[in-house]
Amino acid sequence: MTKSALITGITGQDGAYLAKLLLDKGYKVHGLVARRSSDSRWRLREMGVEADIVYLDGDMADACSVQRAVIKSAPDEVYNLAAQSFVAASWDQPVTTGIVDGLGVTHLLEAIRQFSPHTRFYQASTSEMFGLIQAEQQDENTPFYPRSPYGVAKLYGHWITVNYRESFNLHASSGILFNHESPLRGIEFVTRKVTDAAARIKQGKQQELALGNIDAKRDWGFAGDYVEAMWLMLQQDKPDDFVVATGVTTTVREMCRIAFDHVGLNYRDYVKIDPAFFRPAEVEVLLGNPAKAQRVLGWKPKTDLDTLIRMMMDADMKRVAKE
Ligand code: NAP
Ligand code: F7E
Repeated sequence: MTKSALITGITGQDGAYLAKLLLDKGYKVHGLVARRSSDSRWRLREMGVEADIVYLDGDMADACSVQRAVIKSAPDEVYNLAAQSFVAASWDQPVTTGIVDGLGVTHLLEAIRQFSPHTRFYQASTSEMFGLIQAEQQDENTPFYPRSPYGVAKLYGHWITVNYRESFNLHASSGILFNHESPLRGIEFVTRKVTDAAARIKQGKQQELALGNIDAKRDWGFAGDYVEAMWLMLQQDKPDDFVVATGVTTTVREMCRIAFDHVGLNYRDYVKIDPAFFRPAEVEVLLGNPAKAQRVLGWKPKTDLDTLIRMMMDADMKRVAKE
């Protein structure tokens, strides 16, 4: 029997990779899409899946539309990827971030509880919930200490997922994913900002790159690997929480070096520090321990940072050349 999946946030980076993964597995894929005045399906086109998806209008802030999407898609699996996901913007739009990333999760869980309780649910939780880290390497038992309105909203989303699992016996899992990137990453996130700028500088279309705290450290993986972990979580007999990470942490500075090196440039000649890109409260370092995901799901990352950055650089070099 063909399985039905509903993906919220299908037009985002992870949504595009996950849609492709599920379509390749034979799922009927539905996508909740918020009304936008300009085209938001470019990533689905890049993945070659735009025409294969059933689109359902809706917004995570609008409980009725979320409910309708659940009823219409009759999903075996729901992947809740929709979010205002840019940490820096969450200080400018704390209320929207709280509604979409926090309360929006309850809209979806309530719809599932009332109309489709057999549906398996995935919540896109985040390493930002660890924020001011309480352990050198973070796992499923590390206490949370979010440092941004985004982290706070996502922590609500995480706990309401745990709560609905425990209260109503829903098959609801929370994936605590560390940073994951790809050529489809939004341009405002630091890895894409750097690879795009390095490509432009190499091709004479930009002179310098302004960044904030380049001493921050992140555990970066490849989005294509991470969506497999999402799917695996919903194939388990029991719902649970899983950290998904590489177990390696790297500074933004080193990430810049790798990107610029790839096109034969020295990042020191082009990167300028601009206080405008520092955050009101920073998450200085994140380092995940994916041992449980490996043990229970049989998941491990396939792509190291060097390979990932090279993949992104190659894509940006080609794209910038065509502009
Ligand atoms: P992304 O590229 O920013 O995609 C976010 C998606 O959410 C987009 O499809 C966006 O639609 C949609 N969306 C935003 N507001 C919405 C609303 N009010 N109603 C319905 N849809 C809405 O994010 P991503 O990198 O793919 O991440 C996917 C999920 O994982 C997010 O929840 C993020 O917070 C979480 N996460 C990401 C990472 C990471 O490193 N990438 C790590 C941990 C957790 P538009 O395209 O129309 O704006
Ligand atoms: O910042 C520093 C910045 O914006 C990474 C989201 O997907 O991953 C992502 O959140 C680091 C931070 O990602 C610039 O201060 C320096 O320390 O790429 P980012 P993020 O904030 O880690 C988590 C897991 C999510 O859940 C989020 O949804 O880089 N940094 N200079 C900069 N960051 C940006 N964006 N721009 C700079 O100029």
